Amino acid sequence: MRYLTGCATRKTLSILVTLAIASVGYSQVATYNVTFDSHWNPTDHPYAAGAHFSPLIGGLHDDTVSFWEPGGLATPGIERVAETGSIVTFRNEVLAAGSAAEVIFGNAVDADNETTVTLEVDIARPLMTLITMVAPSPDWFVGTHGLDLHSGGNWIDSLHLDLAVYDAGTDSGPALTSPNADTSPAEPIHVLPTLFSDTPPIGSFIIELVSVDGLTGDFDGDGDYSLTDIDGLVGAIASGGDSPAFDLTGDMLVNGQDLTAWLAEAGAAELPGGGSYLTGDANLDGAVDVADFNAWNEFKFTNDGGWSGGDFDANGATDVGDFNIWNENKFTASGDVSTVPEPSALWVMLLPIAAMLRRRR
Ligand SMILES: [Ca+2]
Ligand SMILES: [Ca+2]
Ligand SMILES: [Ca+2]
Ligand SMILES: [Ca+2]
Repeated sequence: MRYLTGCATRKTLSILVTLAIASVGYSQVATYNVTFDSHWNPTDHPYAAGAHFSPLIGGLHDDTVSFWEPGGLATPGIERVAETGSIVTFRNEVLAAGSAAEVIFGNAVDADNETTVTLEVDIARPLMTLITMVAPSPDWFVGTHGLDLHSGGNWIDSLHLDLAVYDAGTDSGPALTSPNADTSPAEPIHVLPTLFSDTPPIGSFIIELVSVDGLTGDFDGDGDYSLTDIDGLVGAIASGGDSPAFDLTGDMLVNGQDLTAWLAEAGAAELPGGGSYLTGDANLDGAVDVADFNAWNEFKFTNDGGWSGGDFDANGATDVGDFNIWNENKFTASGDVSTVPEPSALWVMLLPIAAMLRRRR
């Protein structure tokens, strides 16, 4: 947006703003249940009377901001949470990030108990930073920093994260109930090397995707319906997990109906006349032809090839069933793409395949 100089007219500004919105293309909001599960108990861990975790505090944010990380110095907000459990300063640090972050809160938790917070996660701010003080302690805390809930282009379906105990580097007390002993200068944030390092985890986050509002087949949010998107969907169907991250039809199932919906939605967005992509179109060019056969042929009798590897029925394998789908639609095109000629050379390639398929039956 460096063209937005003082000489831009109102009209050019308006056009640029429109383009900026169009390039995002959509908005998605994922609902997550995030449970903080404390395992802290006097049998497995160092323990003190009144052991608990302070109220959860953090932010959902984009990658232009970071609120803490191992090896970095604690901000005043992190120091306050880690030493006293007070969330106010850290909340203000998240607020100061403006549109790059939004504040999230959760309840305090008694040792060996749990609390759940429901988060509405905008795809524009998919990173979760969420911490809580190990209390009492000098300056110890657990939590996440910049955990990407839309990792690898898809909403994470579920995650169990055991949490290490971090030392904020701002107090030198060696034990849970040590008196204040300010560390000066402060040390970088680091995993506490003693006490909890050899114990079972003191706590965990259990992260579950509940639903996605505004879900489109552009799962990775890059503005295109591409092989990355459909390969993700085919993998999800094959896995049988019914992840809300891929449920385009909204029926709580992830199956062939979602694949059909994807082909129609993607064709409407990408093909000149808006017709659905055909099954068998491994490379999504609008036609089912030799190139698609070659994709099937390259991955035949393997698993996890995805749509781009010829798994057209999304059963997790590239096999005879997929060949038959290709064969059914071969040399046809989506209505708006011109008819595909049958190359005579293909039949030379197909004869041995046909013989092989007969043998495998
Ligand atoms: Ca995409
Ligand atoms: Ca569905
Ligand atoms: Ca094709
Ligand atoms: Ca298959």
